[in-house]
Parts: sequence; C-alpha cells; structure tokens
Amino acid sequence: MSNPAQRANKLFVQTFGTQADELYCAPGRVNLIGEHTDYNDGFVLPAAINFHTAIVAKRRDDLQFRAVSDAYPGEIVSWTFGEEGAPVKKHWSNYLKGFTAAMASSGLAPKGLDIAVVSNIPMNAGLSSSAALEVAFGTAVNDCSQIKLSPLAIAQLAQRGENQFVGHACGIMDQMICALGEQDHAFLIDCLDLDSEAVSIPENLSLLIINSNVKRNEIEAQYNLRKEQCEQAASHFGLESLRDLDLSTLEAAKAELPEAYYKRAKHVLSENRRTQNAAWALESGDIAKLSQLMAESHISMRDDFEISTTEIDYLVEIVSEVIGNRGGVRMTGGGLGGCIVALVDHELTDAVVATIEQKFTDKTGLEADIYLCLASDGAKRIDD
Ligand code: GAF
Repeated sequence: MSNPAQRANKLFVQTFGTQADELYCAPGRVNLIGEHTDYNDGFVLPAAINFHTAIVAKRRDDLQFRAVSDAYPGEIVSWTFGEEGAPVKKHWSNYLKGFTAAMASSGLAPKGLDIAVVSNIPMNAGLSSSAALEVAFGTAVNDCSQIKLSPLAIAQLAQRGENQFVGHACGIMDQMICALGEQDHAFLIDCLDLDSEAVSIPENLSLLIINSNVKRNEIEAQYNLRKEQCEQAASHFGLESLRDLDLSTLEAAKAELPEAYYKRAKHVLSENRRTQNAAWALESGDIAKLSQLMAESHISMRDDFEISTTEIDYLVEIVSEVIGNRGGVRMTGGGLGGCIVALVDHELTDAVVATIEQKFTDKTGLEADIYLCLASDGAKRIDD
C-alpha cells in the first residue's frame, strides 16, 4: 500500500478536482514512562513514532474549511472559521474544528483551507491518532496562513481544542511530543512549566510497541475519574496540584484519605520520580536501571492507579521474562487496554516477538499486533 502522503494527494484530487499546494505530517507517540502525570503538572518521557497522519492542503481566500478523510469515505466536512457550532458526537472533524475554535478564542485569524487526511496510526490503540490529527492540522493552518506559531504554541492550541471543544480533559503530553519530537530521541517534559529536554535513545535498543487489542471500554469515564481523584487528593493538602506534594507527607496522611485518593497520589508522586530517573538512565545507557524503573511503573499503574488489565499484565510478564534487565517493558498510554512498550536490546527483539506469538493468543484468545518503531521527528511541512 502506498504511504499516507501519496494516498492523501490522491484523495485530495478525487475530492476537490485539483492538486493540493502543501503536505504536512504529524507522528503518533509512545510514552516510555510517566503515565497520568501530565495533568498533575508532573513529568513524562514520550517519543514520537514513525506512524503518521498526513494532511495535504490548498489555501483558500475566504474563511471556509473543507476536509475529507480516507477513514470516512465520501464525507466532506465544511465550516467557517469562528463558526464551528457544537461538536458532533464522536465525529473525527471535532479535532479540526476544536483547533480553529481555539485559534478564534485566542484572537488568531487564519485563512481557510481545503484538506485531505490520511493516517496509518492505529486508531483506539492509545498511540495518539487524535493528537496527530490536531497537530498536523494546526501545523498546516499555521504554515499556510504564515501565522508563525511555535510548535509548542500549536500543541497548546491543540490541547485547548481537545479540552474545550471535543470535551476530553487530556493533559499536554500527546500534543507536545507530536509537535516537538526528534529522530532517535525521547523527550523529558516538565508539564508544569512545559520545559522539555531531548533524551537520546541508545543505539542498541529496539523500540517495540505491542498492541494487546484489548478493547478500551469506558476509557473516558475512567480517565476523568482518575483525574478527579488526583485533584481531590491535592486539594486535601490545600494544593493546586500533586506536583507540590512529597511522598512522606502523603504517607503521614494515609489514614485521613479515602484509599483511592491515597493510591492515585502515590502512583503520581512515585511516577514523577521514576520518570526523571528513567530519563537519566536512558541518557547514560544504564539499561538495568531503566528496566527496573519501567517494571516499577507498571506495578504502580496496576496496583495504585488501577488501569491495567489481566491480558496487559500477562504481556508485560512474558516480555519481561525474555528481556530480564537487558530492556524495559510496561503498559503505555491511558490504560485499560491498548499497548505495552518495550525498549529491548536488538539481540532480543526476535525472541520477544516469538514469545508473544507463541504464548499470548493461547492464553488470552487475542491476537497482538507488534510494531517495531523508530523514534521520529515531530510535525512538519514536507517539501519535495
Ligand atoms: C492520554 C492523555 F491524552 C494524555 O494527556 C495522558 O494523560 C495519558 O493518557 C496518560 O499518561 O493519552
């Protein structure tokens, strides 16, 4: 099958009867460690991956937007800038309209565009296909109208659109890594001040993402519940966010707190520490340390944040038996299904794949998809 860019060009011509002017791409992402910490003003360590959403665009002289996606054939969505109306339940165009609505409320004034969208990022797998759509579109709008927003500003508008228009209370991690990613690097992001630092991934490690294909049920309600519990835990201590709490203060107050608040806060505080240590371990090539931190992160998500599943635990267990301390493995993303991520010594890659193929389906009845990935660049215009 041809790549997303070629397919987007073809779709554009079929839909609008003319060639597009420009091509933009934004990647999916995988989070190496630092889960559910972004909306708690904490630390995350994601990498952009070599699965992409491509958007081809043609400038218009008016304020109209028209969009078509190969995932929803035959449907052309159109709207006027600043007149996005109400979101249509679960509709893909909400991510685009959310971005223009966020621009309008920030006083930015782009020109309209016709666009065609094609993506090869697996959907509903927790690899940020929606952030890639928002950020690819934001990059296109920004560039075509020469507004000169920074990648970080595009990520912030994308997050605002998703929070306020789409209605998902997500943090900033997905949009930021989608906008800022760098080849062969993860990013340590401080979600309090949005400082970020590129962390190189050692050459001898393979980046494997394994999609359990466990259906992610009730993910949004569970995500919102966890966020609310974290906020309640912070407010018990009179704090704005869990970032300002330390583990010893939390432990001393354990008996006063509802158990769920205590456990959620314990995960977030310990995960912040693990994430900063993991960035250091990765940068210095201390794979045994990375392995230990990723294992602890998984246990914390399973026992304290309670967002794992038996199938995901089994996947993590069989991969970790193969790699020992020559790599790390844990669930990645929002949880309750979706993917695990493994950073493993190249020499062990085939053994990991073989183990999953031999054991996972027999035990769970599910077929896992295995993606051998590369850490990749963030969103950009692609010139010929
Ligand atoms: C989802 C959200 F969109 C992110 O902001 C983050 O909270 C993540 O879940 C969990 O770490 O991807």
